[in-house]
Amino acid sequence: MLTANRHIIRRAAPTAGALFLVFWFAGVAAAGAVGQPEAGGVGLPVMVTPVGQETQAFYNGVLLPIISFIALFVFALLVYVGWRFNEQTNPVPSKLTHHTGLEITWTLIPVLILLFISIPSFRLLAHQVEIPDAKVTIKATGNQWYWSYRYPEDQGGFAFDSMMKPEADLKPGDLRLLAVDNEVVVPVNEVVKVQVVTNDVIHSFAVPAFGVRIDAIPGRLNETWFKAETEGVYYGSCTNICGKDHAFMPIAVRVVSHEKYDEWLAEATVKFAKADAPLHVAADQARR
Ligand SMILES: [Cu+2]
Repeated sequence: MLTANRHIIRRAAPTAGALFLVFWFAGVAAAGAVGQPEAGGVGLPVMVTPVGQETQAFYNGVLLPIISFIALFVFALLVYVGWRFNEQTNPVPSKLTHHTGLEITWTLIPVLILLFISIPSFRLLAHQVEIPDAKVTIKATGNQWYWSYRYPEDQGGFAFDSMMKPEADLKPGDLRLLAVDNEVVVPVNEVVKVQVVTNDVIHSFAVPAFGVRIDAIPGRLNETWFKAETEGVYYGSCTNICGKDHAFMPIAVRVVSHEKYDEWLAEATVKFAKADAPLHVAADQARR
């Protein structure tokens, strides 16, 4: 039995190690479709904001190497112990129970690793939390089960609901489960502040390519920000299980040039004029 186990360990070790390396490289080299999930994709998506890029650098440059090294080290230790100290090769076990030097080492090394991680980690956290002066402030409201958005008075002061397109309405190029009827449109290379609230239960506003994820909590106003540096459409979704249609309340943010943004603002101001606003948005506006 023991011999059989040893055999399995010997055969499994290189396979698992190779798999690990494949995932590690895949994580570092993740690329492909920008702003949307990719079949077979591993690791973080392509990031288009400074905070997103810093998150990715932190993950690929600090966390992933440390995680990989620890996992491989522990795995190698397990294999070594199985090979060196099994019943046949080591019939008389050692009676050693304490080793002060070893205990100090295995306490101190993890503490030092955590201290080392904390420096870039807190720096990233500060960049996420400290919101620079914003050109546009958008209010995103989570509803069961869609998002609604309001633009500030200086940007037209309109509001609209953003619903997932049902499969029957999809046009060529529309992504199933991600395309929405009304996208959020923002200018490229500008700081956009997002205030995130909810009308009912807890939702979460998450756009992976921006490195943004923040919860929408009843009775609380949460804020986040992004500065998208590349034009395109970036998809996200609600990431808190919020009920039956949790999986069907996507977020679509279209990042466009300043000219196109101004054109869209002019159109949207007319299209989403207050009188035509959806019922609950109109009620919300009446309350203000
Ligand atoms: Cu939700």
